[in-house]
Order: sequence, then C-alpha cells, then structure tokens
Amino acid sequence: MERTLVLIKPDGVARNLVGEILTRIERKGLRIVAMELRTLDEGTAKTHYEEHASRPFFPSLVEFITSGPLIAMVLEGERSVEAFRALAGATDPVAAGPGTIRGDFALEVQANLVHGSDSTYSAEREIKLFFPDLG
Ligand code: DAT
Ligand code: MG
Repeated sequence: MERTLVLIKPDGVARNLVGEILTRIERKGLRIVAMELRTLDEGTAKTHYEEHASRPFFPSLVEFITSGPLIAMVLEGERSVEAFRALAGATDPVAAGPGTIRGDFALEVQANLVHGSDSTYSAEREIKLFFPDLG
C-alpha cells in the first residue's frame, strides 16, 4: 500500500485548522499510520526542502517551517501521494481550486497550510527523515 508524508505546517496549527484538515484526510479514506506534533530544527527543515536550496525563497521557507509546532504524519492508501496532493490543491492557494485545503483556507504561497510528498520516491525519503523508526 502506498505511503506519503504529510505536514500540517505551522500556519495550520496556529490557525486551529488541524481538525478540519484531518477530517478531510479521513473522509477521503486515507489511513493515518503515524502522527506527531513537533517543531522542526533548522537542519531537518533544510534537508526536507533540499530540492529548493538554490531558490530565492529558501531562507524564508526554512524560517517559516521552523517557526512553530507542526503536525507530521504518514498516510497510507491507494495512490496516496496523488490523492493527498489533490486534497491539498495547487501550491499557490489563489490558483488552488475551491474544495481543496489550500483553495478553501489559504491566500499566500508560503503559508499554504500543508505539505504532501510529490512522488513515491520523495515520500520514501521524507518518511525516513521524519519517522526513521517506522517499519
Ligand atoms: P508544494 O508544497 O506544492 O510541493 P513546492 O515543492 O514547489 O510546492 O514548494 C515548497 C514550498 O515552498 C511551497 O509549499 C511554498 C514555498 N514556495 C514555493 N514556491 C514559492 C515562491 N515562489 N515564493 C515563496 N514560497 C514558495
Ligand atoms: Mg513540494
């Protein structure tokens, strides 16, 4: 069964949207197999977003993702990588369709509430980073 790494970013926790987002995940039929509230250290944040290291927004992205507690989780289900990305909507919340998490609740590209792995390859790497003990 396919797994994906999902984050409810610090803006989602600060805005009390955890329940709303978890409801959408559960309603879709994705299964939560690991979940933890934690604040990322800078090293973990940089490793997580290493593909964006050369982008101009990288320092700001790292500062944002380490700015407060987030929820990290592993979801399991049929094509879960694609299924969660569809629930999340486009990276830019203004372009994200209504009915998606970003489309319904966010307005700014950085504070876009959630992260979901973009491929099964990324999912494997990110799950190892966040939940090294998960079998
Ligand atoms: P996604 O989170 O949809 O996979 P991404 O991997 O391209 O998007 O980028 C990672 C995060 O970086 C994204 O959720 C928000 C931030 N980001 C992306 N593009 C940005 C930009 N042009 N300006 C500021 N932040 C950006
Ligand atoms: Mg991405």
